[in-house]
Amino acid sequence: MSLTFSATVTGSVTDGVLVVTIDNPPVNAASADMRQGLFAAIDHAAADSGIAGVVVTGAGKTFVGGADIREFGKPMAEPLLPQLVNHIEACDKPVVAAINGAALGGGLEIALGCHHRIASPAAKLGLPEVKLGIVPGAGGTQRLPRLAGIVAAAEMAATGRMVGADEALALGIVDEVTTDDLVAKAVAAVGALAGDPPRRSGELAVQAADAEAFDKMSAKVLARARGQDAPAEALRLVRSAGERTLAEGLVDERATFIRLRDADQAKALRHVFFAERAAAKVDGLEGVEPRPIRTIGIVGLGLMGSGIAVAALDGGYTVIGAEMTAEAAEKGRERIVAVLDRNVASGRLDADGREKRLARLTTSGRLEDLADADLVIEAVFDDLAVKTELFQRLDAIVRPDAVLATNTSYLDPDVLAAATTRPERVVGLHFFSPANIMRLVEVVNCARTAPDVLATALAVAKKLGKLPVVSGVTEGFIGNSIFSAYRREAEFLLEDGALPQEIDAAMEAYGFAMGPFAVFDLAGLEIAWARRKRQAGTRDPAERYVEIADRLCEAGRFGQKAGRGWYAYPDGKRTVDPEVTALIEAARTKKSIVARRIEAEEIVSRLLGAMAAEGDRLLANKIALRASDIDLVLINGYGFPAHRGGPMFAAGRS
Ligand code: 3H9
Repeated sequence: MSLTFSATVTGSVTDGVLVVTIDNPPVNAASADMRQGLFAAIDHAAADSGIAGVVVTGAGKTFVGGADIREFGKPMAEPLLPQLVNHIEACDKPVVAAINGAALGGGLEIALGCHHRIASPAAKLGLPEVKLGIVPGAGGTQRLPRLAGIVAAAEMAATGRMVGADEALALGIVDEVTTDDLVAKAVAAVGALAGDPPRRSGELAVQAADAEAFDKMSAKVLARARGQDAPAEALRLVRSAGERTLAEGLVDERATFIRLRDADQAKALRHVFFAERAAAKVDGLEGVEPRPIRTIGIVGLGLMGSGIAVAALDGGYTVIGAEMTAEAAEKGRERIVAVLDRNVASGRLDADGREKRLARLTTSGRLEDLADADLVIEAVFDDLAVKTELFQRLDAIVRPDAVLATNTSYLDPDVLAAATTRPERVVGLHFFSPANIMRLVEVVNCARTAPDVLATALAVAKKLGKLPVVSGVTEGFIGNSIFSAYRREAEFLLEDGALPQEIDAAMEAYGFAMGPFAVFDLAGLEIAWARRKRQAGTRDPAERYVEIADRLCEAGRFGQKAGRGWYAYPDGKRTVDPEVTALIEAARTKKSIVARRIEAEEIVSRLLGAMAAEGDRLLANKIALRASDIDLVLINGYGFPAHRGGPMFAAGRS
């Protein structure tokens, strides 16, 4: 018999057990309708003496993806999620969660409210609320430590890290993992549990935390949180679960959830969440099929190329790495192996994964060996003549339907495309270094890129676990255009009276991991210097030009690697250098600028303003498809703090 509890929750009775299915695409979020339906289903089971207990499961590949984020900021209809979870837990008949896929946030909280949890191997469990600037609001911080212990629960709640089924089993979050029919197992579990008092998570004692382990973990989490409020609150709430009753803990958790949910950080992080989903949607690509890609060729196995190779191997592709000579190819292979070895050493990869990746890798000193590649990504030295010749050669080697991608940062990919016989198959794939770690990829839609080639580039980037953002062609694409504007304004600030350490301190207090001058030093100053020298002949003499960076380079101060740049680095430690201060003062004097004190607030507002103004230009010229794409590029490629939403959001533009 089929029962309908709401538009998204249905039930059927099997062996005297009510099997409740949540079917609320795309991710079975706990919307008002879903909450009402599930609440009613529990009532139905409680009231029907013919029903021994309940199984709760999700339709499709998700159990429950969490609270419905789209409802945040709107008036909430009852039952609220905490009421629903309490209602499930209070049920006198056994309620078993059959966790078929992701159980995240409110989804995990619903599972924690159940009396027994069985997971399929596809299950993923986590409390990702901190990524949205909030803490769990339906008991997650109070029930999880009762099952997994304080340290593990606090780490999960404060970082948002998801665990797979096996880890969840080891931590005690689920009671069983099964490869058999999940719902049948859960129905059998209800039968076995019926008659016994339900094992309510909320009634379990909290084991005392290992104080040292907690402090070590929380120090690590807080160091990474940099100005975000939610992680510290999550740590505090989980820790205090050991010191008070469930009811007290739930009241504090709920109040903290509401306070954070309505604060600016959460608004910014919700913007980022929806920005990521929007970036995947590109007008004109609806229904366009990407080309099938199995083998990726990579030309140039330096730092960038080897990183891309590792990313492609991680993504399951067969990889052919090509260099100009056999020796260079061998060196490239060693570089790739070294990255894989590092990943094994750090626990990111196991030995079996390493072997599987190496089995899919070949390296060669001959470009001709790329003939079988479905996609070739070039990552050679950023020089137009070198790349143009390479594209002409590749064009003749690969199949006519193969895609050619350039990883150039600054060169015009339309020029490279024009050098081939099939410009429509050329696209930009601008990775950020280290390419196997950094999430951002700018996918450059060149003047003649075919829609299915653009779709292919997006699909490959997605399969590599990256965040692809489409950019049109302009010097530096989206990211480096904005970064140049940021650099320019930072240098104006120097001339006007601020010092590098003051500017860096202001931006670090705003939330950047590193201020601009520390970043310039880390990246090295010579590439930008070479560009400035190239552009010198065509520069408008009326344009404000700051010479300080040129003076640094002339003095051999190329940044951290050289031991000196905007700062000095005795023993590798960033230190203010009076020589740099003197250079800055000399530059001001030369232009007769009277230095004035510039407060942190002005520093931040001028730098953000410069970024947003450049963003406006990119939007007006259709280089960026939407303001939120610009935010994603800066957050994921340039260290802009996510909890500020990105430069366009911060400036009220998105
Ligand atoms: C929470 O639970 C608070 C509680 O503690 C307390 C409450 C009192 N709501 O990512 P995808 C949409 S906070 C609404 O591409 P995938 C998404 O916008 C929540 N919509 O899929 C997109 O829509 P569209 C804690 C949501 O298969 C579509 O689903 N939970 C939600 O790659 C597909 O998304 C989280 O933070 C949502 N909760 O990955 C989990 N989730 O097609 C966030 C997704 O219109 N979600 N959408 O653009 C995820 O991590 C992934 O979506 C998931 C699926 C892993 C579930």
